[in-house]
Amino acid sequence: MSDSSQKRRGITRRSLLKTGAAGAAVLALGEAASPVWGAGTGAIGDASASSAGSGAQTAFGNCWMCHKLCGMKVTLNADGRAEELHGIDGHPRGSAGPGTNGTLCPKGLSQLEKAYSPKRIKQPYIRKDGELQAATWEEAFSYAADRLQTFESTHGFEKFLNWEGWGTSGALFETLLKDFVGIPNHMPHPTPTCFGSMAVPGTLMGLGGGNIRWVDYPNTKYVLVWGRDPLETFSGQWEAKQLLDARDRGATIVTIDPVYTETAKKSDKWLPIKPRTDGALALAMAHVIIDEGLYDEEFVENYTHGFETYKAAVADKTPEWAAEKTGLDPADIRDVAIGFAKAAPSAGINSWTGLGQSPDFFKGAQNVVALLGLVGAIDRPGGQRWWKSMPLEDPFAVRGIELPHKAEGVPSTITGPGVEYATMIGKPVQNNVPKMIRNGDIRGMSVYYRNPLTSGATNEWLDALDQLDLFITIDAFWSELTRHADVVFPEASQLEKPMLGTGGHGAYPNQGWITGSRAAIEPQWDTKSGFDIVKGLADALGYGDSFPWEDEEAYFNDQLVGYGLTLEALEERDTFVVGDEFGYEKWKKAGFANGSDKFWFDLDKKAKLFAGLSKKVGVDIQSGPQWLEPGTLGKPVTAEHPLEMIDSRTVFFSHGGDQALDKPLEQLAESVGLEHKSYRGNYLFINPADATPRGIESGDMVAIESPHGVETLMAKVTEGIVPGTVNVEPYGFGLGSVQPDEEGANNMSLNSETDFDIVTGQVDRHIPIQVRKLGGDDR
Ligand SMILES: Nc1nc2c(c(=O)[nH]1)N[C@H]1C(S)=C(S)[C@@H](COP(=O)(O)OP(=O)(O)OC[C@H]3O[C@@H](n4cnc5c(=O)[nH]c(N)nc54)[C@H](O)[C@@H]3O)O[C@H]1N2
Ligand SMILES: Nc1nc2c(c(=O)[nH]1)N[C@H]1C(S)=C(S)[C@@H](COP(=O)(O)OP(=O)(O)OC[C@H]3O[C@@H](n4cnc5c(=O)[nH]c(N)nc54)[C@H](O)[C@@H]3O)O[C@H]1N2
Ligand code: SF4
Ligand SMILES: [Mo]
Repeated sequence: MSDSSQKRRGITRRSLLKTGAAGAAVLALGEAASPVWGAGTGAIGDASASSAGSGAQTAFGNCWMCHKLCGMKVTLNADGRAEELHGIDGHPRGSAGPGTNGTLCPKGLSQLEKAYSPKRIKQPYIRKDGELQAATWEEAFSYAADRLQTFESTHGFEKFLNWEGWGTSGALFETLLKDFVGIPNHMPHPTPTCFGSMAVPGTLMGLGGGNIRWVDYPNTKYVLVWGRDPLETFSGQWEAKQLLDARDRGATIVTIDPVYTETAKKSDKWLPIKPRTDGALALAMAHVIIDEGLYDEEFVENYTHGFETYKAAVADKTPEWAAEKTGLDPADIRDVAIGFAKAAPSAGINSWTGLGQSPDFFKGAQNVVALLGLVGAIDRPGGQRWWKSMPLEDPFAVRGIELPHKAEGVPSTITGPGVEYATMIGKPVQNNVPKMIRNGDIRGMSVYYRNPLTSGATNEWLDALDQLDLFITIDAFWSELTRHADVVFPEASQLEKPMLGTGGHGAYPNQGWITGSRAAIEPQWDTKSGFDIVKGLADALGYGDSFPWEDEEAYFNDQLVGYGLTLEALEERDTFVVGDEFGYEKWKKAGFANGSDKFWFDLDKKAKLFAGLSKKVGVDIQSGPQWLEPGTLGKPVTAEHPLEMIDSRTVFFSHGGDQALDKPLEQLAESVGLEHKSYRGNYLFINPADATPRGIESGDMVAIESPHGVETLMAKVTEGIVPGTVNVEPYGFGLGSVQPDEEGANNMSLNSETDFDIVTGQVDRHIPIQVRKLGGDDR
């Protein structure tokens, strides 16, 4: 680090220290009449009452453990070490809205351990004589630049692939690689790994891929939590809090999940559905709603396409028919259908990965999304919410810097119509990358804050990594991924760098927001922020003039110029501002998310897609809502592999990102009551009906086995999962993970590279398996 940047950081840190937040409160309240935004509530938490002793100071921050930006106050001791974290009242992500408490979840609190963890990658590494060796930043930047230049002359950049992840400077890294270096291939985030098989039909129908997630909670009367567990995943804590507030106000909450989740426990009703049969439930609900004349005739008549096809498709789909498929009670199906339709349009569906991670959901999701059109609950008070964020400036445009657009005209190897490795609709396929590497079509890769090894086809990935000519990572922990790299740039964590974000979905149901803060502490060890890494690499590649910002704070301040704000000014408003109200029924003016003025029940405008799909799989796949048995597009359960494996998350971990930390591992073990065992991995949740015949008890080690792979983990026997289904909770452990001893199971070793949705590219995470008790292990 140069002297001048040391000094700059010193000044930055000193200048952000405050002796309590009273000043911020006055300023925030004073600004409340601003015409552009409403300021923070100004309510002050207990940040000044800390155990950090005399000389304690308060700085600000935005949590990035699960990338939702909850605002926080950071108590620093006299030496500038972060000692305590507190939420911010009224924050759009960490509170339920104006005048309500701000808090941080357990993952958020583990930022303190992350910042100071000795398990982090502490300095840059480069590969010399076949070995990864510690290097200075200068050496690492110039080594990476040289290797990239050699790569271009040897292979050409059409054989290089960049992976987008959670990196706070991901967009800037992509700009460097795409526009300046000339790399055309980018694996996007989060599709095709997150919930592609829900997002794609949702978009084609007109709801919008992401809008199935968010309900207008403060105004809702009925919420179907369908394949989602917001009380566990929190998604910024506003949502969990607003959902519970809605219930306390008298709204009905119904959770539809094979697992008795945290959300199910707090719901009015739990429908313990057999996995992948949600499409049958949705069709039967539509049957009841149409039969009882409870649908929104005005909306259907004026704003939808394909109702007659839909009506015909559900004519024989009675609750009794669906009960057989789903394992549910027909009376429950009827009740929920009627309750949902009567509450509409103040009724919504909260869904995400549970209905989005298997090819079998492409149709199932269509049937579920259709319900929202049927009852007209789209972007209306209390219904499904269409959010809008507050736009930020492009710092390159602010500084008048022209991008050279070097990748334009270089054909992508991984995506686009007709590309061999892309899906039927031209989307990139994560599971196809090992094959691209084997075939020599991809020879180099960069990955920033992402780990494909825990997301699908683990074994194929491990083979493929050995075959790359150049592999660059920006990461924080050692794993089989980072150990395979030729260049490892260690990134500073969120407390150690400025943060800025804008968004819609949050505690303000009708307003977008911006939140940001300066660095609370210095980068620990010899790490750098993502911004400084991109800038250092740009310098080494000869593009330094186009990256003129002195530091990341200056770059963020350029993004804020349109609002006359800076990060410092945001901190004076407790890190956030909210925007003007954006109103309801935006489809009336702007049309639907499919680019038409109609919501489509029937996707017949994509008839060619369905004809192609039918031909490929040898089954008649229609364009309208339709029931397909599980296993038609994904894999069926069989006599050898009779249990359906799913996986999910816990509040202690964000994906596979923080399994190297000790406290969350401890908290997870305690939460399942198995902390007395020395095992610190993930757990297989299994019903007694499946466990007893196999001789399995809680705390036993078991093998999970698909036709493709075997992994071992500890069993937790519980009635809280439907028989025939087993849940790996949470995923992100084991082989290839960031947990140093790789304890637990990476259940994606059981996914083969061919197990994905050929329409959307989504990795299939509903895998038929067998479970066996392992002998002799008494951990
Ligand atoms: N089996 C299974 N797999 C899934 C899912 C599932 O439900 N089941 N869900 C999918 C979904 S929804 C998503 S969105 C994706 C997300 O998957 P990814 O984008 O891969 O996210 P993570 O697993 O959090 O990424 C972990 C990597 O980030 C690194 N990391 C941790 N902290 C930092 C940091 O501060 N800086 C940098 N640069 N790196 C850091 C870790 O060391 C690790 O290498 O996963 C998908 N994968
Ligand atoms: N703590 C934590 N929070 C996170 C994340 C994290 O890794 N950790 N990741 C973030 C990201 S990127 C995402 S995408 C979201 C995801 O957020 P969620 O979608 O809420 O994720 P899960 O908790 O895995 O919930 C999926 C639910 O679907 C259920 N399910 C599985 N199969 C089926 C099925 O066939 N039918 C039905 N009806 N249900 C099924 C599972 O049992 C599980 O309860 O979470 C975000 N928040
Ligand atoms: S929900 Fe938790 S982990 Fe996610 S940003 Fe907020 S405090 Fe951090
Ligand atoms: Mo995701």
